[in-house]
Amino acid sequence: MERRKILHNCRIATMQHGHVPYGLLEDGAVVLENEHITWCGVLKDLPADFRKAKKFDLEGRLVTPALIDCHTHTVFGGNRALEFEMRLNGATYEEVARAGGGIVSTVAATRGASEAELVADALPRVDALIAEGVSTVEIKSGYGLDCETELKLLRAARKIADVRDVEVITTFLGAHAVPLEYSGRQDAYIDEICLPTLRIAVSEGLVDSVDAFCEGIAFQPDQVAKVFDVATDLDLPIKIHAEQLSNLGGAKLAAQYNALSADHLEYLDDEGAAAMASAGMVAVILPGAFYTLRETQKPPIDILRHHCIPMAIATDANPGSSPMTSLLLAMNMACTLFQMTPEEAMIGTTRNAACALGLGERGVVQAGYRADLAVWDIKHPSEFAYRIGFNPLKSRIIGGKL
Ligand code: DI6
Ligand code: FE
Repeated sequence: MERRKILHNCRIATMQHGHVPYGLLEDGAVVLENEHITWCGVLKDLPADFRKAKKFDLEGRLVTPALIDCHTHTVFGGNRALEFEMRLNGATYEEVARAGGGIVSTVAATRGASEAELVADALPRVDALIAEGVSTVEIKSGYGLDCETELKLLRAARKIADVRDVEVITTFLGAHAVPLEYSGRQDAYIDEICLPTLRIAVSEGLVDSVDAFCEGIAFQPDQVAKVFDVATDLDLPIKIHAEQLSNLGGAKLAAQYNALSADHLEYLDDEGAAAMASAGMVAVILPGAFYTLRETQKPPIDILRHHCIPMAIATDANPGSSPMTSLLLAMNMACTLFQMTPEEAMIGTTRNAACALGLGERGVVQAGYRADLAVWDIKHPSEFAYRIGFNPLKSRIIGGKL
């Protein structure tokens, strides 16, 4: 029985490396076999022994790799709309914090929610991403800040992949903030809660990578290094929230551990970029937080380009600094706010996003890669970053399933 399927009558933004922008193919065809791509190219070059496969006419639409959101905090309890309103009514961060706002308010709501409630609350956010052609979502812990709740968050993230046609990559972010009960005692929190919880989470198969927030309001490099030492002992890939509000040398620290990525990077300097380049790291650009916090310091895109550091773009979906679940809008923001090009934005949510998660076989339309594709009602891939609040998705093809 013929197992192969051919998608034809389409343009394909393959996102393959090369001189052709977007790796764009006119009058292209993709041959799918089970969960993988068997062939991709211009229809007229289709090998003879594929010609018997069942054909699917895409009526001139555009095919891309399915999108990948490589940095989200999508699972959490409650929301921070009231805090947003307080701030816009003139309250300062301090007044918001004194009123119990900020990360600690999300921590309280998350600790009070069941795993099922966390899943139910997260699903509409994940569905918003799926509706825009996303096939793979990275989901961090970090709103529990105690053992029981961090494990609950990671189990909820795993559960999402059971109830939705999406791949979830989980990241342990116990070093996100210090809970109230450890206020002013960062080292004790790292030693007594964060590291033991990481080990338990790994023993339950809940952790695909490890992250830490290296920032004055969170953890210092030496405290982050303790987390990364254990992650390295556990043979887990590393990511870091670095240089978001200041430069503590987080990207350089992560480079010493050959991290997959450093994320935010508004305050990255040339030394940090050089370290990232030598470690082969990806720079994950998060315009949603910059926009929501009304920051002014932009990430140094030109320095990243100079060092040929691959750039990914993600939503950073979280209840406080980036309550955004649109990867297409993140692409538009990365271009309009940070002057990335539309092609960089497209590469940033496909090929480079896959690299930021250490995922091979994803993010490119190419033989041997997973058949995670998106079909769009648009003519040219520059439209993805150009439009604001417009979703041209026609359909997703996940694991070769039409
Ligand atoms: N950087 C951020 O901007 C968020 N976390 C982080 O590491 C803030 C998360 C929140 O405000 O809930
Ligand atoms: Fe984040």
